[in-house]
Amino acid sequence: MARIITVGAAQLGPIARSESRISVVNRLIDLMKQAKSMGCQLVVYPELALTTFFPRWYMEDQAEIDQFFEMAMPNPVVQPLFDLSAQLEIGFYLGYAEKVEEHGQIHRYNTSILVNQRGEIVGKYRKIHLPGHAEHEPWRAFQHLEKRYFEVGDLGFGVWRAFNGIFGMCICNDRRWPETYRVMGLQGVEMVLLGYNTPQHVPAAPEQDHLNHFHNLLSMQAGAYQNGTWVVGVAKCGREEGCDLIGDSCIVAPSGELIAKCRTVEDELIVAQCDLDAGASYKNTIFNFAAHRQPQHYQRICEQAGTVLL
Ligand code: CDT
Repeated sequence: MARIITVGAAQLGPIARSESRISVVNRLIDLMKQAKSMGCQLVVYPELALTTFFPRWYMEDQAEIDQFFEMAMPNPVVQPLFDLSAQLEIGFYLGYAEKVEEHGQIHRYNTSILVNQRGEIVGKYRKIHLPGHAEHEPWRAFQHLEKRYFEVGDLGFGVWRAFNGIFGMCICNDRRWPETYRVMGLQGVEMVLLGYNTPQHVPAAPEQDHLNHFHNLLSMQAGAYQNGTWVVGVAKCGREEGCDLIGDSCIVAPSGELIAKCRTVEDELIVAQCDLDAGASYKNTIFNFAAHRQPQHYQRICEQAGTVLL
């Protein structure tokens, strides 16, 4: 029997710094209800979906920074989303800033969770590729301080058996790195879920600004095709606190083809019926890893981060 999952990509328009968590959760709830009316079993929300994209500001006061973090998940403000998930039997992917105490130490991560159709967390991912910088760089039109506010994730690129398939997660900048998809591809991933906040303007390389939408799609379409997997990429977008974030949330098939794409930079739901067996054709032929990969020639990828010139 075909393994079809109906997936909704629930793009968010901007979240103002002054917007309350309750208001944001209500927007997520509206999108989940729309998803239900369109037959979805799974809805995918963006990265850091509960607040404005706070790494655009330099802050030193840890108490001020911590206002953007969740100390527990679920917590009372987000609980209604989990309750609705269980009631409507819709799972979800949600990105948020996680503050956690582990082994007596406080950690802060840029995190996503996978929630099943009973409203239970079944998977957690902590962002590994943290872009930007750690110190204030006042020459920028806006900051990108993920390296200041988050630690590198410590959970690797896992996959989970859920929704009658094999699901993986990553977050925003991770989508630009082929290693992200391949590590999941080597675990048989069938659908990669990811959220993003991508500024239209790249302060360090403004010559790339006009290619931003292209690079977004290029990365996800290549990752999908080269690993025979679906990719669902979901933006928070629009003009947020004076900073334009790209939209183009989309659902990409294992062929690399775009199946659905948002048209606005506002709250918008797109839906696709995805056959989880559609990747098999690629996994069994051109990207049959067992038959064709030559890992003995890939050692540098694990041993070296930066380029080493001859
Ligand atoms: N959120 C996030 O990871 N955004 C980055 C912006 C990179 S520019 C510093 C992205 O790759 O889209």
